[in-house]
Amino acid sequence: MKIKKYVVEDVKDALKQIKRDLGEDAVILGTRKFKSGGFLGFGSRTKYEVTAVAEEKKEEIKSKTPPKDEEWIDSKKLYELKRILSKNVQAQAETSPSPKERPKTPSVPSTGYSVGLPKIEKVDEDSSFTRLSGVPATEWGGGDDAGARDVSGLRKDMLAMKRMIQDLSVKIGKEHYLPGLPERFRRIYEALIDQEVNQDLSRRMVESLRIVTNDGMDNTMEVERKFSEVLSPAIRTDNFIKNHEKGDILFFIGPTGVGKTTTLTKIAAMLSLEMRKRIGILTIDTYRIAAVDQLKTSADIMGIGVGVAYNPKELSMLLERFKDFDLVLVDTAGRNQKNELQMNELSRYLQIVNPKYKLLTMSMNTRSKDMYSIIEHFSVIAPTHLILTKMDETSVYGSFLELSSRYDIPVCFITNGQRIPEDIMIADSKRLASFIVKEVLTNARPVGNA
Ligand SMILES: Nc1nc2c(ncn2[C@@H]2O[C@H](COP(=O)(O)OP(=O)(O)OP(=O)(O)O)[C@@H](O)[C@H]2O)c(=O)[nH]1
Ligand SMILES: [Mg+2]
Repeated sequence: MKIKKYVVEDVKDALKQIKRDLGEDAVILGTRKFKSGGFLGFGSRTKYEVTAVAEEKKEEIKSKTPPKDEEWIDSKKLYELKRILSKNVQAQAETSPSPKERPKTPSVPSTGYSVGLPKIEKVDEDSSFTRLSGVPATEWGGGDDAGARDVSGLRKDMLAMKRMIQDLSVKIGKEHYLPGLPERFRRIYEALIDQEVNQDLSRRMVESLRIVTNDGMDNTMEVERKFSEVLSPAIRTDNFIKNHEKGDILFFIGPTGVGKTTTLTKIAAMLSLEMRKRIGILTIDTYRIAAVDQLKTSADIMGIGVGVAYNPKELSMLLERFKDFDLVLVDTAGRNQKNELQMNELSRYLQIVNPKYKLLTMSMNTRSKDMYSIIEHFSVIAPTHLILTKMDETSVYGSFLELSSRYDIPVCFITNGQRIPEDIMIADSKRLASFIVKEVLTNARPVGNA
């Protein structure tokens, strides 16, 4: 199997190259839109990275010399990729209606690109993923009318695939970057890697820093400022306090023990005590008796009532009662993202309520790979925002950059302690960038220059 990446300004060019290099049977795995070049975001050009895969012809395999180290593709990962693709095909084929039952008009408009390859379509507006049309649903798995459940399952698998492709591309595109790099920038590059920023992203950030500092690093304050300017556009945040609207519903979701209830209470305090908003609090966490008490104790102090719902119907009835409130905050029980039953139950609540804010809460002291796995599992319920908690328990902040580069979900709050209500901050890309910069520049100092 051959995987190739193409960076182009027009997707049509990539399709021509794919057809030429990989043949008619090539499959598009994904497209990513990004800005390239320019200075601090000005004058940059829109480019597309298209990843395609094709089976190797028998004669090519025979004549192939063993791959060089840097070209080596992890065969286990490729096997996994193949498995996911075939799993999708199988699962979707089982649930897809027959061609007769399918509506004639596709719900997603085609982009119209065609060079003998199947057409590319967007899966949904928020995603940069593409899928192929012009292929029978039984071959591709889905078709335009696949149900919401299929789409969310597909989204989860696609995210896993995207991550695998990113990991592979780092391996495939591994360059001999370090030897040519001036010492001080090499130390910054290594400090970024220590912050768990991937090689590719670290390299891009260092290269941008070299450009904006003209390869000079004399004034520390100036370097700090310029480095923050380089990093902050790469961090996605959303200021909830500024952007929310009356009547919005916030659902706090996430793994167990990450700080959902504590963060909900902090936000409720901020909104009701400081901003004088009329807040309603509901909980569907009825598994532990202590959970309701935990919420009620702090809500009582703020003079906010807490409603408890034992099923989706009760929740929608309670929400009806709260409909004139400024905001309603809903606490949920921690979910083990690998437990499908728990995830399905949560989905049922979300289908009925369809809240504007689905706040996936994760602890920053979680290993990066586990964070990616959490996001991928929770993607079946399409979280709209991230809340990152327990920043006080780590000094690794690369997740601010990594999560933004991997997933299109903005961070809206960061929490940094157990105290209610003070240990919370509104996520702001410049501020988050400055945490990484301070840590990186401190760690990148030459020994004896502390
Ligand atoms: N250090 C630190 N601890 C925190 C932070 N946020 C929450 N905690 C603590 O984490 C523990 C779990 O917090 P909860 O709010 O109960 O977590 P949860 O996600 O609601 O837990 P479940 O409902 O059981 O899934 C408590 O001891 C909190 O005080 C934080 O930002 N920093
Ligand atoms: Mg809780």
